[in-house]
Amino acid sequence: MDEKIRQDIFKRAKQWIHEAGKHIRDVIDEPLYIDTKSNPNDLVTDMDRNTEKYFLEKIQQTYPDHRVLGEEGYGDDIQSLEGTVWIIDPIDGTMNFVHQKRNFAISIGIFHEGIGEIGLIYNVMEDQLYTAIRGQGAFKNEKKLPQLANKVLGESILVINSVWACPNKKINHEGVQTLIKRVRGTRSYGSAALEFAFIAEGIVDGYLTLQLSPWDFAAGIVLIEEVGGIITQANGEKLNLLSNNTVLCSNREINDLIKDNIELL
Ligand code: 2AM
Ligand code: CA
Ligand code: CA
Ligand code: CA
Repeated sequence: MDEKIRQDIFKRAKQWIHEAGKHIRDVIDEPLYIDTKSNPNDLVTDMDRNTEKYFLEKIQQTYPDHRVLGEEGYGDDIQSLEGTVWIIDPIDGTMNFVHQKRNFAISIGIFHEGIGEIGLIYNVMEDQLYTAIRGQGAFKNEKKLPQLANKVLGESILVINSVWACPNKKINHEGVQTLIKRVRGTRSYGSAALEFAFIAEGIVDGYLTLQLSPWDFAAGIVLIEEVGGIITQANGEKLNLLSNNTVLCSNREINDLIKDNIELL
């Protein structure tokens, strides 16, 4: 991708994400229209939908040849990653948005011919924007994030939803329990995009989850790779941007250790 074009896209995406986030903060205490999707705990609000539409409108006006893959389905029917594709989660952590009015993010990953070029994750209520451009490092607001530390498993904090330690169809839950016993502690923030941003920032060290969609990890891929981290499926395979995936993310040492010693699948 041409560098001038990439910088132009980055600048605009940053401006739009700040604007969308400010709007959400401005109306955070107003009543919400809350709907459910696949089950009674799978929430969506008018804010999720309107925020996605806001980005779609801006992108279509400015870059009519770009395509959009968004969680709420207002974008394009994406079957390939040809050209430039914006992969957008307008509110990642909708349950947090509804219940807590914090701990949610806007996540945007921009891919060109299948390569992650730009990642932005905006912690809306904290006004903290994590950004990365491929080959140019990752930043929290304007501050450059260092490469991930060579932490060992026993001194690391693992992000995991406790549901994966219970018997389930997707994973060897006994392997997950082994992993949980070997780390220093566990956390779960409830926004996949923020979990990736926190790994990039170095405040947690690993994330294992069994079901994420492309909009949950598209920005995370760019951010994590720019701090030297590993982000793959739980079996070590490359993530597929066109389907749901299991995700394992950490520094290289922890990634190798988990893959060589713990049977997750
Ligand atoms: P969402 O809030 O955008 O729906 C919660 O643990 C994290 O998982 C959030 O990032 C949430 O995104 C995502 N999530 C919730 N339900 C999901 C589902 N059925 N499939 C994939 N990701 C989901
Ligand atoms: Ca959702
Ligand atoms: Ca999401
Ligand atoms: Ca969402």
